[in-house]
Amino acid sequence: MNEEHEMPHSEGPAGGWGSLKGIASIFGEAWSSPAALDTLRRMNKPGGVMCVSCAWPKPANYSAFEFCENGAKAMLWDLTTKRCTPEFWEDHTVSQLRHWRDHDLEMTGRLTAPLKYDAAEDRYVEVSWNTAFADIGSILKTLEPESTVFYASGHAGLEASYLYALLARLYGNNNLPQSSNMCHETTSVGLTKVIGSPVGTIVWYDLEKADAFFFLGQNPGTSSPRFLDPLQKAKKRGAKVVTFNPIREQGLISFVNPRSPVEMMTGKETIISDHYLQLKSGGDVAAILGLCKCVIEADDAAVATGTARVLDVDFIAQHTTGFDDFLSSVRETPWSDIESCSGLTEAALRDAARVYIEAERVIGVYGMGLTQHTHGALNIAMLVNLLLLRGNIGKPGAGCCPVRGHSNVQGQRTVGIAEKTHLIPMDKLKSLFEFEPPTKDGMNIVEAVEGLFEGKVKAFVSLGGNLLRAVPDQKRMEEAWARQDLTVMISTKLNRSHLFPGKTAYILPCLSRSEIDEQATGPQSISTEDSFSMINGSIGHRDPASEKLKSELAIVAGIAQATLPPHPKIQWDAWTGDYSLVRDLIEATYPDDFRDFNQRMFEPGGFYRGNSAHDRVWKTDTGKAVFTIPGQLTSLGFQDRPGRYRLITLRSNDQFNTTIYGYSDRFRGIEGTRAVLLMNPADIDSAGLQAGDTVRLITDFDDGQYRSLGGLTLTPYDIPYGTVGSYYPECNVLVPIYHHDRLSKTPASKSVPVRIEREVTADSESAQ
Ligand SMILES: Nc1nc2c(c(=O)[nH]1)N[C@H]1C(S)=C(S)[C@@H](COP(=O)(O)OP(=O)(O)OC[C@H]3O[C@@H](n4cnc5c(=O)[nH]c(N)nc54)[C@H](O)[C@@H]3O)O[C@H]1N2
Ligand SMILES: Nc1nc2c(c(=O)[nH]1)N[C@H]1C(S)=C(S)[C@@H](COP(=O)(O)OP(=O)(O)OC[C@H]3O[C@@H](n4cnc5c(=O)[nH]c(N)nc54)[C@H](O)[C@@H]3O)O[C@H]1N2
Ligand SMILES: [Mo]
Repeated sequence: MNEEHEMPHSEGPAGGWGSLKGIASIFGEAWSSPAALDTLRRMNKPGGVMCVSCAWPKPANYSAFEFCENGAKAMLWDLTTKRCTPEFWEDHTVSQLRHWRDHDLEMTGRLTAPLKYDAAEDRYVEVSWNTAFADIGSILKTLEPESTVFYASGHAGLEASYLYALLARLYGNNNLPQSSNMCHETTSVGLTKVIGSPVGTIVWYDLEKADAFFFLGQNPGTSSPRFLDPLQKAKKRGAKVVTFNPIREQGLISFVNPRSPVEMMTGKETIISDHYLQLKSGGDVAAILGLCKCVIEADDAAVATGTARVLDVDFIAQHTTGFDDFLSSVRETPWSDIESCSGLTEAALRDAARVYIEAERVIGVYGMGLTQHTHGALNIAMLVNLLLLRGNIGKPGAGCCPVRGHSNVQGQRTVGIAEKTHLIPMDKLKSLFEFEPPTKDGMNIVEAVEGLFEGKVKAFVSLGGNLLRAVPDQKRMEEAWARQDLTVMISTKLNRSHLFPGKTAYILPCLSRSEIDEQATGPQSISTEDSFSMINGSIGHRDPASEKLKSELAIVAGIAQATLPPHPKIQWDAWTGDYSLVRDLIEATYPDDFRDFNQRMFEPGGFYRGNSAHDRVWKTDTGKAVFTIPGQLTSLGFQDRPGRYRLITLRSNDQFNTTIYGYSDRFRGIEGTRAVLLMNPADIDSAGLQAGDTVRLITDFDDGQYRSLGGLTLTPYDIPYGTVGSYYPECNVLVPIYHHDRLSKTPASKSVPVRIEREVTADSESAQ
């Protein structure tokens, strides 16, 4: 390897000065202006504004600054002084803008006025809100309800989300897919199957009590940096951390707390992971099975010597089902299969298992590294198997911790944005609003995209999000999207999904959460639910980016009024004027979860919605927690072939999903570009390639579709053999829509089968 193509290095621990520089590199001096600091100071505190980035909980005992680098970036991103006004379109056509990078589209600033696409001019032009609503309503009225989809990305608060779901059902469908369909749907379906709860079982207190944390496929340094603070505290009191991740992620290696002046001055870092196991992508079922095998062996030894049992036999007997079959399947699986399928050695797994066995209370943390696989739900069931062996669910300091993505992604599901009818209290809706709710299940995101391809879906309303970049099969999606009769995007900034307008297309600009939401009865607050099922109120305090912006709730109500006939029980104007009335409706629909909603929404740390599995009440078919048999490891999930690699689609530290803040993935030492392919140096050699080559990825499926992404610089990286990495959303052109988790249909974005070809550039041709 020559000098220029050494492996990239990270700048050191997560947090620290790097995190402050990270913010400054995007916002310059403006980030520490009095106005920006005022916003940051209010973040995630009672009576303040809840972060628009991830769904990590807000502690009741908050610090002076209860935000992280990425939360600050997301918040300040909304508060930019740049504006994408209607005049912008005088100089740009939609076709031209398709050549812009995602980053540059967002950098045009906040959208300021409702826009309609003018096909003759190939531009968006300003229209009045009334014209927009009336036109949208008149088209929706002519369409079959089944052919319209109401998508939500997890940004909007509980109040707007509740009304959005009501709008879809009054209109006549349950077509309410959500971003979690690409994310933690595996959790919603997989976790429910085994413990009867669609969400994580821990609360803040458990973080303070756990003896060990097992991290599988979740990257707190980038995706939920505020997690590093309680994790550091846990380490300081002696808790252990074991990580399973193909990539050595800086946040799981070491951390300097930016909230600690002493650490900042001395650079003293806390080592996070005691064991870091770089398994191959998709190898988690095998790895966890290895851990279970060690636990069972240790229990056998305890029985033989008459010492204390390692298994929690009372818990297993009282609370679980399927244990005997699971036990036989673990005993029958040879270590050779475990090693080859996980890419880890027996010795490394034994070391990790020792931590599990010695800990009284263990939290299993996971993210997209488990959920986005064809066997994603099985990954989660395996993690639950491991936790159940020692009763690590439903006791203090222990449990299952899926870390959610968008700030209100979990809450939107809670208040009715769901395509599956069995999740919705239809009887309550029926009596509250005196109508017949639709009884047929709606489309999830995969079905909606397939519906678009087949021409069955004719209109799409998007409450936030950037679907054209977020979903698989991006090229096909762009063609299909533009064939629709109507596309309506409720957005804060310009994004690629706006550039493939339907026959009639609107961009409806909304307030961001930190802005004052003034309605008939005064300024309004909204609420969100975090990863620990805590509900928090949020109040905006900044002047809106434009006086023409409307709140998400007001836009939903505007569309609804123009689309649906008047009905005495449906009071869009009153609800828009006073959001507390919507919270009363939420409470009436979900009385157990939202008791005294309006009174409790500003409690420090939020109020707890409750979770049955946390109390060891298992809402499964059998009334027990379920042990799951993994089946034959070698026939599971990804099938290797010569020349085929497992592609992980990655997030950088400088993006929030499809929003690209910049080109510095400093934790991974990749600067100035996102067009890279990370590959093991030995794999590069054996493929006959060289570091620095420009390569093309081609999806390795024989389905008659050619999916490829070129222009990637081959970058030697510490990543397991056979596994390669490149960035999401660019890689979505490579993911076939049918490549998803079998149970939940979550796209398998962490194990895409690809081949690699060298691209012959002018330089390399002349060199030969
Ligand atoms: N800064 C920032 N924060 C975000 C987001 C963002 O884009 N940027 N997105 C938000 C959203 S919507 C979500 S859902 C969350 C996502 O946050 P995470 O759940 O952390 O998701 P990823 O970063 O996509 O992947 C997590 C880790 O999985 C690892 N991994 C890949 N394949 C495997 C595997 O087979 N097994 C194991 N064990 N690990 C694997 C990857 O190396 C990576 O470190 O973050 C939220 N927060
Ligand atoms: N290959 C691959 N694909 C993936 C993933 C992956 O890891 N790999 N991750 C998946 C995951 S976990 C997710 S969650 C999805 C994300 O998919 P989406 O939720 O659809 O995408 P986002 O990038 O979060 O949406 C960004 C847009 O939302 C709008 N927006 C921002 N804030 C607000 C607001 O307050 N209100 C409104 N109305 N709009 C707002 C802005 O216009 C912005 O351009 O992508 C998925 N796709
Ligand atoms: Mo997500």
